[in-house]
Amino acid sequence: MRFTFITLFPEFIKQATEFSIIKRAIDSGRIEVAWVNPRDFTEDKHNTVDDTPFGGGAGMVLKVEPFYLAIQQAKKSMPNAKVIALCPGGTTFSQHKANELAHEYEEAIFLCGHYEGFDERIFCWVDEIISIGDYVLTGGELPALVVLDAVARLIPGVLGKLESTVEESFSDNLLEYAQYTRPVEFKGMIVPPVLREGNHSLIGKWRRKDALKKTLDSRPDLLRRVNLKKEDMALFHEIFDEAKGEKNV
Ligand code: 4GS
Repeated sequence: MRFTFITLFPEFIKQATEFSIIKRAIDSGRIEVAWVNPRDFTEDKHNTVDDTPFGGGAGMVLKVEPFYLAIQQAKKSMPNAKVIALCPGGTTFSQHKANELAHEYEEAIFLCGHYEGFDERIFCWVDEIISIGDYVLTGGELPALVVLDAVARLIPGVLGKLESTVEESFSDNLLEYAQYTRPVEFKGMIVPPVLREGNHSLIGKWRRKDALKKTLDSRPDLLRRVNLKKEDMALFHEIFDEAKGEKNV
């Protein structure tokens, strides 16, 4: 899959994609990352990309023309690209959206803002607005990189066999169960014996129960979307009984 970032800070994207799995995905040709700088599409001597807002108020607004021209430039080599703007006002990003982008598109253009935001007219050339969460950042580069990262790892061959086994987490709407590796004891804390005893049916039960417990603790909102199995009721009973036990100590 090919990704082009419209950004005033291409170095940010370049450096962030030079590590680990994303770097390997680029080197193997499974993904392609490019950038276009709207500043290269300005004509004035200071290469101005922002200006004060009509109507007054604090902050600066990104000028429509340099961003429009940068999108057109990116589209020359990616005519079918989906144009995605990263803004707090967009639809919240999710694993579901990552799957959709990875499986239904071959090309994506990420529009990264800065300062107060874009001139509204740029959205005529935007197909979709994505937010990575309800907080305000200084620029759209990190959100675009978050989307790239989540999408790239779903592309076949990007994760190795070992890495891909860790997939589960959001796909079944449960949080991941706890994992351990050597040593068995660290500062008095031991790895649960059941995980060391090799009974795979008991290990499976322990992991399912831990995933249910973690989801109940941290993300109870997810439970409505879990496909509960009939064995889960017994596990919930155990979880509640253990919680009661802990309170009485
Ligand atoms: C987000 C976000 C964001 C908003 C960019 C203020 C600079 C900034 N973008 N998800 N202007 N959250 N963007 O905070 O996507």
